[in-house]
Amino acid sequence: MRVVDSHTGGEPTRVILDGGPDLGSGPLSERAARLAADHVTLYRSILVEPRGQPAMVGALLTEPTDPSCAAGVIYFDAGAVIGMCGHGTIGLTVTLAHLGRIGVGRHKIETPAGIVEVDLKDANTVTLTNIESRRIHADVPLDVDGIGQITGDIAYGGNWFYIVEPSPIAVTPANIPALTEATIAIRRAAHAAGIGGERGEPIDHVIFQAPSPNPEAHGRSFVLCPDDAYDRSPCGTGSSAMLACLAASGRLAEGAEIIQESVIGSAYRLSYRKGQHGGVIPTVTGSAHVMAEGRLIFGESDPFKDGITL
Ligand code: PYC
Repeated sequence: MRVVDSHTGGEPTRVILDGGPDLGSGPLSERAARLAADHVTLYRSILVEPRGQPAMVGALLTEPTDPSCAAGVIYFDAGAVIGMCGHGTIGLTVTLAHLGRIGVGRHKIETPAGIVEVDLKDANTVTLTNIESRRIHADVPLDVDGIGQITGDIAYGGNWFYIVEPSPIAVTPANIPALTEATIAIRRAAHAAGIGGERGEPIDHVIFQAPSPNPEAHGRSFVLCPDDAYDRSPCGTGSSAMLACLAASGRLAEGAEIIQESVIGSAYRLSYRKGQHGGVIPTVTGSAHVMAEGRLIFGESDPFKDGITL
């Protein structure tokens, strides 16, 4: 399995160039469902230790159904196959350029959540135009073990988010263990209460949004991902969901640009235009760096061939 590793604002992406499972040639959402149902051990083993690293997201290249797209891709972390990934799309774009498969300029990428557009500005900088994102409920109360009652917005940005603002815990690196514990408890409570998307989609990510120490930034977020790791980047789909909330509550005008930071201080520039279905079309600008090219080996005699499971 040939792979290229990059990071976007510190968040790693492993692009799988070949050697992945046969998922058929149907819509990407069906191929993603097949990956999720039939290949859990394989996709997990690509990302977890000792072969991978915490927080790593996989980007499995696949033939797009739309020939105008430069690539098709299915994203997953060690906990789940996900609909879209913003940092992953920025990393994938820089990786495709590194491989000489695309050049500076605009390209379309097909994902299970829909077709997104990327504008590669230089070897490292990408503006992603995401799928239409929307807030579906504001101020949804939730009783959480160990925390009590909190309220948050439910929004979609290619994945499903429960967004708590202001964060009940300061969003600082020193608080990462406490932030992780609290957001896991919130996701568990959301699942138990049946809170999620319009068609019952479960909340897969939780965001705590707080002010930033940087006066030029709009805010700083802690984002919990399905694998219980936190996003080292400001999370592209989470930023999209956040933009939908800011637009819906009249807190950010169409076209205005803000800087959103992650808990480790890496940043995206964000703005939106109005979508056709009442939501927003987010743009997310960030940068990624290729770190490694390699070939993964799954030796039959390797006792940790499928990764470490505790
Ligand atoms: O950037 O959208 C994102 C993302 C999702 C999970 C990790 N990063």
